Amino acid sequence: MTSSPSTPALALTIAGSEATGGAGAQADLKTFQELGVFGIVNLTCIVSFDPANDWGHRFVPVEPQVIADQLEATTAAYGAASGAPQVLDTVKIGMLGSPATIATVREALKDADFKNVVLDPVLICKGQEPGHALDTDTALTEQILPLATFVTPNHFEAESLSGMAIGNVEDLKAAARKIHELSGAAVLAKGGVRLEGADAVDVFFDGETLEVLSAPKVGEVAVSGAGCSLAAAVTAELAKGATALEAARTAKSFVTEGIRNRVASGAPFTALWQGGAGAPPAR
Ligand code: PXL
Repeated sequence: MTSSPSTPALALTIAGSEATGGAGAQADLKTFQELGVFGIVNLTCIVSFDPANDWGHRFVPVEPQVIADQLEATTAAYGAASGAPQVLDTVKIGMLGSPATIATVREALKDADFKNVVLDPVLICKGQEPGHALDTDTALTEQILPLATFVTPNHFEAESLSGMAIGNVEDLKAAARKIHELSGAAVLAKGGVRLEGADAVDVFFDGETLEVLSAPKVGEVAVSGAGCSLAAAVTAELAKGATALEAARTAKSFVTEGIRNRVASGAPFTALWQGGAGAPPAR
């Protein structure tokens, strides 16, 4: 029996591996799949938390040429000139981690005609040497942020990008406006558990609509992979044709469910369940 190949929506994540499976490329891919999108990963680095060092990040970059090779392969298979019936027009950028990686990714993306470029601006990485981290943050802001159509800073990243202290929801709204001004992108600024109050509050602003997205907090501690999965869910929804605001709303409820159904571990953190509303089967 023959059947025609299917043509699902496609999404690429340019991201790092996080070995314990909660965050990074693993979170992105699981989220894409759950939301019905064919996921593609181009790997930028390998992060292994160090249990002997306060679970700090051990970080190994992928060689720039190998990153360029992955991008070349992906573009040849699914890019605008590939002849694929469903063209890859949506990319998420997660952890890049070094100025060399940022330069490589910028080079590949600047002439590619992606409709949706979702940037999760992973700024500092615990365990990285501070001078190096600063160079990376500057390069990310200067070279990648201008390419973004949607950006998802967490509390710390929103403070850093806007140059403002964020102590409450009004501050978060002002920061979202500022980051939109700087980038031209739709912004989903995450207060998460960082702001006081019973709810985890995020702010969406796209230059026209400002919307506060709120859900009851589940505990007071951040869950590993929440930020990655939020941005990945935005990416998946945009790939399927949602508007930026619709994508933000769906992503917020996806992450809220994933936090409710979070996965226990022997590490001092839990991991987001990317299986959506259905709780994972216990065993
Ligand atoms: O959550 C940010 C993040 C993104 N990407 C990788 C990570 C982390 C945090 O640990 O390891 C690869």
